[in-house]
Amino acid sequence: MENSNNIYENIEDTEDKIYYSEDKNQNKLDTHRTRKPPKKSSGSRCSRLTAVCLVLLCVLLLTVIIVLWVKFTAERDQLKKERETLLSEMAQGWRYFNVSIYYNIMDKKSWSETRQDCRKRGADLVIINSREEQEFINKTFPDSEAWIGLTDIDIEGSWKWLDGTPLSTGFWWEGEPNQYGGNEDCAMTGFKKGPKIIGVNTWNDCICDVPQVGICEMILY
Ligand code: MAN
Ligand code: CA
Repeated sequence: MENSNNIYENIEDTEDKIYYSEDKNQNKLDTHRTRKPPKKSSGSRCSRLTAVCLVLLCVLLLTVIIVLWVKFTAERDQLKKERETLLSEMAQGWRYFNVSIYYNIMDKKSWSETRQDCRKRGADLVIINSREEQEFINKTFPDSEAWIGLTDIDIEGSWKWLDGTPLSTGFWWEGEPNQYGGNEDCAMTGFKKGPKIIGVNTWNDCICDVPQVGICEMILY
């Protein structure tokens, strides 16, 4: 009995030793860890930095998306407005070519009065910059002679558009401008000697006070 007690005591003793040795090892391990902490700390600092960067990136992306959306919405609304204006003006008789719309003022008035009527509509007498534009004018408004935004009222023979640019390419009817009677300082288009317009050259110089219809142009951009 005593023997068996001894055995149990021995076993308990051995177990204690094992636990003690494990504790020592654990202590060693802990000491080891406290002596070399930077590994864990630098890792967590790195992941914190990554998180901050991600948040900043998200904020930046969100800002870009919001700015683009606001810009897009403003542009879309502007286009919608322009489209509505254009459609309503087309319905009122304006015609579209390139980046302008054109309107035929049907009241017969002097060159200056017709110009005033164009300006009241937010436009001005037409300035013709190309052969294509002249062809468009001839085709779209074929029925009558009409004032255009061209005059040599300041210096005889020196034709200028209303925006101040000197005339480079003109579409004068053969023999025009002829300063007939010595006082023809305003230009018209749609001049013809037969029933129909033939070819592109349909300008004539005319007395500015002669009552005439006119063609207005509103440049859209
Ligand atoms: C004729 C031509 C033109 C002139 C007009 C004036 O048609 O001589 O050049 O401008 O008359 O009415
Ligand atoms: Ca003439």
